[in-house]
Amino acid sequence: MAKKIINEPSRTLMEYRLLPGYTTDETSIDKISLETTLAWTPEGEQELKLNIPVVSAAMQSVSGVEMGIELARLGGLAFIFCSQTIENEAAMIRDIKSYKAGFVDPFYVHPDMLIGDVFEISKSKGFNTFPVVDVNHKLLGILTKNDYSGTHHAHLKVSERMIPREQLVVGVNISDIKEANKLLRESHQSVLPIVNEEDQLKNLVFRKDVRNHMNYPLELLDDRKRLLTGAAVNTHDYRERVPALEEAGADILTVDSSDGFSIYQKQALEWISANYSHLPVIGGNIITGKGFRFLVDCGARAVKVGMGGGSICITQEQKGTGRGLASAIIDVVNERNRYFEETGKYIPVVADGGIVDSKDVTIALALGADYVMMGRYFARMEESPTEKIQLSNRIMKPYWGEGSARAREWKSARYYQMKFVEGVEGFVQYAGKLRDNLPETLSKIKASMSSCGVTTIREFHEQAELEIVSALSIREGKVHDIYMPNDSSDYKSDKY
Ligand code: RVP
Repeated sequence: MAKKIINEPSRTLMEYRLLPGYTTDETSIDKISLETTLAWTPEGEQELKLNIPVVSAAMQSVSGVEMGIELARLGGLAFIFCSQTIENEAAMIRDIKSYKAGFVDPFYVHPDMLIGDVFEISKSKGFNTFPVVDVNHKLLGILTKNDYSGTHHAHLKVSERMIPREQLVVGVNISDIKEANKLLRESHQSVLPIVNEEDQLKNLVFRKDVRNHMNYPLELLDDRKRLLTGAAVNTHDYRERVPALEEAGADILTVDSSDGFSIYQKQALEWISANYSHLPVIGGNIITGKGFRFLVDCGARAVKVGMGGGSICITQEQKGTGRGLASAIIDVVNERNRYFEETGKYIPVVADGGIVDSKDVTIALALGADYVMMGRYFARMEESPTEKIQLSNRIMKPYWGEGSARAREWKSARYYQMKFVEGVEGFVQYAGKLRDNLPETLSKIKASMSSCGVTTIREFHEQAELEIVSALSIREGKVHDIYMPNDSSDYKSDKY
């Protein structure tokens, strides 16, 4: 006889619906904040926050540099995958941390060069603004497209046509785009050179890039105005991987494991907490309150919940372990709340695996999750690291699990203890750029919160009222009994 048998079936997110609360002007969509806690941080340290409650999964087919940059610019965060060499993962983190929106690494020219030669460079590179520097990299002037003609001035030197340094508005040691914008606004220039105290050229800031940047009001930045990024670690090589990731600038780690209730996770979490206490780490995955306590006692500063629900995951089929995500969240959140009452430490709960669309995100948040991790959702985007392909009239992108044979190719088979795969490889329909998809998803979440009469995720946790629905009521909630001649209506689902 088993030690424990729960006879209630475990529940998935899709089995719940929200009952609306009282909506007022105070809870209109424009008043709603989706800000949430990314990880608990010990008192005195700055609390790590997300501006939107979504992070991308630490998977080869989901979270690379482009995703890391674009998702952080939109207010979320990507977890770079650890199924690659330590050097590669650290390089990806460095690329994200060194990205400065709007600050261009300039291609420069020297004053004695002929305009004719610069014109040739301009044609081959596709841009026509060139800062001019001396051999010590000091700024001497700038050459913009209005300052030269490729044919008429070809025989002249750059110094004869450039706008000289004395006539330029220049930013000294500026790294904040808003400050650069202030200077540009008051100047008549289309571009602002940035120099250091020695007047050596560092960057250029273009007006058009500043305007573009203003479209990202939720950008997630550290105190040095760099984008925030996360990195995954495994329970094998963390002693070498964590120092490299920390050095590269990772802001938060997550231990990547389908079953985090293990001595291996305990060893990894304790080692990271003891040696890198300033670097928060998410423990996981677990699906019970007991698992939550275990991870927090080992040093986890956030806990990831979910087993077997991922779209590419076959853990439940292969091993028979797992739980519906809603039941797992409820169990873990109850334990998190008890822990908070006892200790005053608020440990965020991350819902992970099988979150398909905005409605699922909303239900996960209502049940008490602080944010969600998604793989499939982000794999469909332009910014995921895979190539688009055409499959039977559809543009698709490949998507594979971290437990699939394909993901494991980077290491020898002996590295993985299991002799069977826990994930599969398939395709998802290409959805376009993240910027053109995520805002709609977020606005649906806000609309649900508005209907429930809440303006923050913490209020949502306290006030949401949910009900389990029958299979028939789910059917009733979908389009039914009408003829829709074509699919190109305004209605767009996040599903495919
Ligand atoms: P989904 O968003 O449903 O695509 O699920 C993504 C999640 O699935 C990941 O964050 C991870 O927890 C889990 N995963 C990743 N690989 C595998 C696997 O190969 N079984 N599972």
